[in-house]
Order: sequence, then structure tokens, then C-alpha cells
Amino acid sequence: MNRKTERVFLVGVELKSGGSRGLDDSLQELSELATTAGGQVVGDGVQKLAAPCASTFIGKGKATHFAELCREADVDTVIFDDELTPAQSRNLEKLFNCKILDRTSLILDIFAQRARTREGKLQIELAQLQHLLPRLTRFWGHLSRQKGGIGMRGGEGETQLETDRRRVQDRIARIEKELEVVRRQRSTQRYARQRNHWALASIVGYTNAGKSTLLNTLTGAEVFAEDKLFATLDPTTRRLRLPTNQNVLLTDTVGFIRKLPHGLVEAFKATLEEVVEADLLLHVVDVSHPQAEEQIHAVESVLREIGADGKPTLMVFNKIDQLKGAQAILSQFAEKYPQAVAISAVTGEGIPELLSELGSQLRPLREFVELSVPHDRPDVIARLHSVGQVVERDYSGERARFKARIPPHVHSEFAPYVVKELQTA
Ligand SMILES: Nc1nc2c(ncn2[C@@H]2O[C@H](COP(=O)(O)OP(=O)(O)OP(=O)(O)O)[C@@H](O)[C@H]2O)c(=O)[nH]1
Ligand SMILES: [Mg+2]
Repeated sequence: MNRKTERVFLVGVELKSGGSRGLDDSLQELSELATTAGGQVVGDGVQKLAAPCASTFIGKGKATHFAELCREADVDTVIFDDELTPAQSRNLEKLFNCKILDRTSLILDIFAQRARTREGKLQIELAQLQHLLPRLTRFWGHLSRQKGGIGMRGGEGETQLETDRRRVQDRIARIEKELEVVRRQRSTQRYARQRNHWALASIVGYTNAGKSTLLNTLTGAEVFAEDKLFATLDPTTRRLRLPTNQNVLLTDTVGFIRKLPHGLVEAFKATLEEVVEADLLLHVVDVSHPQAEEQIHAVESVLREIGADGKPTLMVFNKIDQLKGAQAILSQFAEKYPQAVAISAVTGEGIPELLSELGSQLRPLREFVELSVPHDRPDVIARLHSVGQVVERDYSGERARFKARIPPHVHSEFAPYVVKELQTA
């Protein structure tokens, strides 16, 4: 763990089909990922290709050249921006004579470093082992899990390999069993929540968009927020009370990224159930990011993958304090997404608008009723004001009359006083 920081070299490929701009952004992001994982990027190289090479992904000549650069720069790990096949990894490892990672395994490593809950840790380990299994080579060596570095390191030689494979398979089987137990417990907790019948809103968005910061600002939660990718892995849920007295459960969860490994999405499906079950999604976007638009699409594609597309979604354009002179961007987005709100989770700008938009989007979930309450039941009247949103009141008659929106979970409490179901606007 206290070994010197790993020196990292990045390799990107510009396929004829994609533009070079996409490659630059992708490499820039890969570099952030490598840094987040604790590496130090000491160089990078790109190659233009019609199609990836089956044996070494990039061309053999280019690979040999990069390998030389890496030796000179004393590089420990070479990271490819795309997913490598097991054969490509093995061949490249021989050629470079150092550890080869791809974007997928890098993201998995970061997740492994960040997981805190039992379920999170198990999910990551499972995804990691499944990714690793066909790629086991002598550079991965024994499987003691090490923290801090990029990935696992070993180097005990080929003889270890068969034993390692068997151990990985055993471990996968054990984790799957354990996950089942952990999940059963969690779904019991969820049922408890469902009985509350509060609306559930889930914050989604690209990694580093400001999701946790927003949850903290809205609810005073103390979720870890940091200018690093994937600061959050495990979901946190807090109650948010809107100015209209509506209670909402607000969940902050793991961020998305482009080329998010499929195995990881699979592994996280259970965690992401909060997203799938939500009544409303808050899609937080860092509008100050030059790739904001691409990030929106990446998030939408993960949402599709987990089956949460088509959900009512409130677009939240965050970090407007960072826009400075670039306000034009905001109006472009506003045109494209007319329902959106623009905020700064840090300065609090736009938060009142966000709250009121939340209120109106969640309103249809509540029942709009007319009530008639005897004057000698001030307790009922007080309770109505504390849990409901009273929009009209009339104390002049024999009984007090109200028009109010009340959340479903207290509907039965007021049932004796309801005289009319009103149309929800
Ligand atoms: N200037 C500015 N910075 C913000 C704003 N919102 C969040 N940030 C910063 O952006 C960084 C990322 O914020 P987080 O809240 O951790 O982002 P996240 O979406 O939860 O990220 P992950 O959990 O890593 O996916 C932090 O350094 C925040 O301080 C904002 O409105 N303005
Ligand atoms: Mg976060």
C-alpha cells in the first residue's frame, strides 16, 4: 500500500468512425480516473485505426514503440481507454512487460476502493472477479486484495495460475450466496419504507455532477462530496420536507460515466433499484462542463440499461455559479429542456425554484380533497395543517371547511372528514 505511486501511461485509439474530439475527452476522463485511483499519469499515446487489431488492440509496431517509451519513463501500468479482450491483455503484457489495465478494470478498481457497505463491497468484488477470471496472468498473481494501488499486484509466476483460477471461481460462488442474504435483508427494509407511502425521488447524473452536494444542501445530510470521480457508491436516502408540507424521500446514488462497464451495471442493479422504483428522477447535470451534453446522453443510456428510462424526470442544471461569462450555454439548455431548473448546489441559487418544481411534479401523487371538520376538533385541524397543504379554508360555517392536498399515507386519518374528492390539477 505504501509502495510508491504507480506510474501510468495511457493509450487511446481513434477509430475511423469517431472524431478526434471524442478521443481527447475520453482520454482526459481516463486520466482523471487514473488519478482518482491513485496513479500518476506520466504520458499517453494515441493511434488512428480503421479497426482494432485482434492480437494487440493497437498495431504491433505502435505497441513496440509505446513499450519503449514506457520503459524509459519507468511506467508500472499501461491503461487502455477501451475494453481489451483477455488475449489482447496477455499479448500486450508480454510486449510491455508491465501490468496492462483497460478502462473497465480501472473503473472497477476505483469502485473497489470506494465501496463502504457490505453489499457495495460484495457487488464490486463480484464484478471484479468476473472481469478478472479470463484475464488472470502472472502479473495479477495471488489474490490478496490490496488497497490503495491501481488494481491488484502480484508476480509469483505461472505455476500459481491454475490454483488462482479455482480460487476465483470458489470466491465468486461464495459472494453470490452472501449477496443473496444481504439483499433479502435490504428488501425487508424497503417494504418498511413503502408502508410510509412517501414519494421517492432519486438523484441521478454523471459522476462529479454535484449529486451529493445537492442532497446535502437540500436535506442537511452529510454525504461525502468531493471533486473526484465516483465519490459516492452506496445510496443514501434522506427525508426532504417541501415548503408545501409534502414529504419526499430523496436518494443520492452512484454516478454514471460513459463506457460504464456492463458487468458493473449488472452488479449495481440491486443498488440502483432505488432509481428504478423512484416516482421522480432528478437528473443533475454539471452545465459548466464542456461535455455536459454528452454526459446527459451517457446517463440516459445507463438509465435505459437498468430499465429506468421514461420515468418522470426533472432536469437540474447545476454549477451555474461556475458559468461566469458562458451564460449562453444555459439558454441553449433551457431551450432544449424547457422543464429544467438551473441551480448552484454550492451557493444555493435556484434552490427555491427547484423545491417548488419538485412540489408541483409530485403533487399528482397526493390526494386533493374537501374536508369538513367540527370546530371542537382543533387537533384534527392542526394535524391537517402540519401534514397537508391547505389551499382554502373557511371557518365561518357550522363546521370548518378545507380544501387540501394530503399525502396518501395519512388519508385514512382524515377519511371521516372528507366530503369530496377534488380533481387534481
Ligand atoms: N462551483 C460549484 N461546484 C459544485 C457545485 N455542486 C457541486 N460542486 C462540486 O463538484 C464536486 C463534485 O460534487 P459531488 O457532490 O461529490 O458530485 P457527485 O455527483 O455526488 O459525484 P460522484 O459521487 O463522484 O458521482 C465537488 O467538488 C463539489 O464541491 C456547484 O453548484 N458549484
Ligand atoms: Mg456523490
